[in-house]
Amino acid sequence: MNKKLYTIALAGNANVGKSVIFNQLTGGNQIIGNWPGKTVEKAEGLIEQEGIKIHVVDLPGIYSLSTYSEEEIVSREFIAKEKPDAVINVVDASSLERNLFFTLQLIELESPLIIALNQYDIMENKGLSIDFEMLSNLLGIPVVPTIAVRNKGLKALFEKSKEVIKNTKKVKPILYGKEVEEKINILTSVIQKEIDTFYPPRFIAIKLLENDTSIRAIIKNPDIIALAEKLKKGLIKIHGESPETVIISERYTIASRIAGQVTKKKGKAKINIGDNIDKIALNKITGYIILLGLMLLIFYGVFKFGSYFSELLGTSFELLKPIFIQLPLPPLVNRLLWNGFMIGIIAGITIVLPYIAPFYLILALLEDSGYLARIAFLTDNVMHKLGLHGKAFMPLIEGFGCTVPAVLGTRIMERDRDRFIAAILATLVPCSARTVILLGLVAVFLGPIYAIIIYALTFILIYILGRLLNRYIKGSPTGLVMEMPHYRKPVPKIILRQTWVRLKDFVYFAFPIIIAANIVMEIFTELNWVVPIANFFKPVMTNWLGLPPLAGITFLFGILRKELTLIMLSALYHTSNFAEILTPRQIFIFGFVTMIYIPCVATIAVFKREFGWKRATAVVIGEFLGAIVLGGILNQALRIFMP
Ligand SMILES: Nc1nc2c(ncn2[C@@H]2O[C@H](COP(=O)(O)OP(=O)(O)OP(=O)(O)O)[C@@H](O)[C@H]2O)c(=O)[nH]1
Ligand SMILES: [Mg+2]
Repeated sequence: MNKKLYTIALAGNANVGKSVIFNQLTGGNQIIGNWPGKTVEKAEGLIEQEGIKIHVVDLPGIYSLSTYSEEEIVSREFIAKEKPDAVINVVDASSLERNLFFTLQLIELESPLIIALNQYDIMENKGLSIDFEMLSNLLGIPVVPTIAVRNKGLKALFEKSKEVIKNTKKVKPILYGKEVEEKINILTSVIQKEIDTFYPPRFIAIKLLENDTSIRAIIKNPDIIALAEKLKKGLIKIHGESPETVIISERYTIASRIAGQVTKKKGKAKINIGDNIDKIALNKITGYIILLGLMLLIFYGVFKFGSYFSELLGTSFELLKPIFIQLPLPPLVNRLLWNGFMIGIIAGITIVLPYIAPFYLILALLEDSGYLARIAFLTDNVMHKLGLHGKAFMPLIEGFGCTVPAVLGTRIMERDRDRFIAAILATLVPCSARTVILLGLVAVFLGPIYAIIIYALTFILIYILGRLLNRYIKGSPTGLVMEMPHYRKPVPKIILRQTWVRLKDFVYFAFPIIIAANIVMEIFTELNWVVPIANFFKPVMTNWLGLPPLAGITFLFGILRKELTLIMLSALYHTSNFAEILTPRQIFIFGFVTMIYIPCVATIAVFKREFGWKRATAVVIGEFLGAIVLGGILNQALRIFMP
């Protein structure tokens, strides 16, 4: 090894364990879960060892190297353009045939390859065994069996990768049938002479025969296109089918032949409990009962846990106050220190943490077990009514954690229209910050049932909006259904890590914002600015929404992070007993409006990046006006029940 910096890319089908391997190798924080399509953007990490640096890149999971979706383009271009020194093809050993279909295409990109035969445990549970040495010989690629979640085989995989980097032996092509090979060879030899791109000539030849439009677009020489057309006609004549179909089916045949050769039945498969669970979990009646029951259980569980610890922590921190007040500091500094800095920290710890920590833990459990994907299946019907297919559901569910990855996650959808609709709806899904407000304010001071009502109202709103968007944004939904992953026994280490990744984001990112916001607010108070600012909001806040004018200020801070609406409320009134400062109707309206009034800055930023500033602005203004109008109407209507 003579360079100082090397690149290894992880590529393979979705949900095979690429991100687990990435995290294990680099200590990275990629989102892991049991459904296809979590990683939508490549992630990078660095390993430093004995004076060399290895740059590891986690690519989105894909099934082909054609350009059907954004992830496929991301992955294909990365491998072709950046020419990583080695590509680790992560393969799900428990469904070898399907995974090899992709391996065969990777080989065509001619990068130095290693196969990580991952999920080896699951394959063995199925009563299978794979002769991995034979597989290695058949493909001409090193194969290392791994169980990523238990960190097994990863060291060997890494060592093997370094070897592959060292001896840059070219992977030999896997040959198609005679007629197809003939055509590929004719095209390749012309392309070799005429064209200089980052794609290998043989790859271009195959893709031209496969009618890949984006490859066609980079071929400037019309003679080559004409030649490709002629060769395609020749293939159609022989096979009576489009060359695309012929090539795909030959690839399948090769994949299936190799998989058949190396796979042996070893023992009896362990009874697949998953299938039995699914008989109930996906059943038309019991499925929904379980779903609803589970949701209520989670809701009450998080609420009970959160409110108990919130109070416990709150009273413990109160004990600190006398110590701080007595500090021998100038009164102003003292006030800034306690009311600004300390109250900020305390608010983060007592108001937010007790709710989001268990919430994230449960989310990780649902994600990793595979139940989340079942929810997608159960709600597929509703999704179709919204003009979205099952794939849209996973990003929406991600939205319960945080809207930012939810908006990014919509990339798994092929069409811009579907993506846009899904992303708008994702901004309305109650994220963890909003859940904190519902639990910490509405459920605690009005009662859990009211929080559930606000959840329900939000879902109805999402439904109605989805139907409207579906009707008015042109195009009809494609009928793609997400594939159902197997249940997995959650691995505690992975679950805890996943929970920590999300929580860390809160601790490192949100805490400073919360503290800064509290200090700013304390400065406002010192300068006597609070009342004038609040008065500015009065017409809308008080006359229309029925809230105290000060709520306007908290909404302003809430744009930074939604939990700040609640935290600022407690900072402004110097209490976290919200029943003292808000009437029941005000609590309800406050809860409802914060649900929808605006996406937070981080969301707005990714929305702009993904869809452009025009659409982002439209969404922000739309949601803002929608919240004010609906909140006001609700306020007037509620007068009847809650004077
Ligand atoms: N039992 C078992 N589970 C595994 C293994 N490797 C990964 N998993 C699980 O497989 C699921 C998918 O893992 P990820 O690393 O998120 O998969 P990915 O390939 O990055 O998926 P995408 O980002 O969606 O393309 C998770 O639930 C992991 O816990 C393994 O070797 N054995
Ligand atoms: Mg991933």
